[in-house]
Amino acid sequence: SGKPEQNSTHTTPKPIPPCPEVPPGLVGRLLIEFSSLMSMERVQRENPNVTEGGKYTPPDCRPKQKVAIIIPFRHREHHLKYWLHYLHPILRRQKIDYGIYIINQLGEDTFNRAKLLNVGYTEALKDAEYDCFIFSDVDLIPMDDRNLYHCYDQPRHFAIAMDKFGFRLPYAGYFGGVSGLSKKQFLKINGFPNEYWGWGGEDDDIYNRITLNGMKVSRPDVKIGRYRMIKHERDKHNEPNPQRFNKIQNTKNTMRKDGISSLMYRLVSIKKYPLYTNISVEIGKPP
Ligand code: UDH
Repeated sequence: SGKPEQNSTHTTPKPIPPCPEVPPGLVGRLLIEFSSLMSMERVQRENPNVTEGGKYTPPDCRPKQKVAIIIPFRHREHHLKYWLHYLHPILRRQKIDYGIYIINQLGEDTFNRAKLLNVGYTEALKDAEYDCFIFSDVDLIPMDDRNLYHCYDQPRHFAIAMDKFGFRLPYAGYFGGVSGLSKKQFLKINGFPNEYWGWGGEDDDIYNRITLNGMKVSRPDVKIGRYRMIKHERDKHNEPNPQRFNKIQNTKNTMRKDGISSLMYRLVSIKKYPLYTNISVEIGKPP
């Protein structure tokens, strides 16, 4: 006796509460620019709470969903640095429980965005029990952190007001850039098409899949769903696909056989970096 009791030995730690619907630390409209030099070392230094493979869990509340962020990728290292620089702090303020997956198409055959996104879905689920999948181009940065990166009652389109389209939706059925589906929503549409090689059409096919399966796209307010795109020239080996106009007329006939159910690829490597997981794959080439 004589020694005062240490308080901590007798108080059980407070249970962590569920995260609030509206995260309290958001700042709203953000200044996004791509002129300052960016290095991976700097981005790492500024995001010490992100764990290996680009994972983060809020320390002070329990999120409802676990979110995999999937980025289709080839030869865009410069864009990736900016994406990580801007998105990690935003996602942290949004209290998202997340992991970042870069799906890297190996070789120089024609690019296939939607197939890479199917690979991302599959590989992320092998890594952890995700409920929600957000598919983002590497060159798109949200200009407002109230655009919350989680899943909704209906498939979500996030990138509705890009600078390159004058901050407006380019057409009513646009579903490109950044979108998000719960596991259930994704499986309901048999995932994404694997047969769109080259640029264009795959996002319209996904939109068709959503409406044909009785769902409706959900979108943020146009003042909040603003995005900056990092300016770039057209990539090599991702020329506009001339078949895209015909193909999007046929979604109803193709979606049951072409999708996550028919996905084939060769996994070459999985590398966990401090701010993201890189998954390199061979996905073949157009027939
Ligand atoms: N992507 C790559 N590497 C490629 C092609 C595409 O990583 O070689 C990924 C990347 O995440 C990109 C996304 O796929 O953000 C979409 O491809 P994109 O950026 O080519 O599509 P977008 O519609 O641009 O944004 C089309 C070319 C615009 C040329 C304008 C010239 N002034």
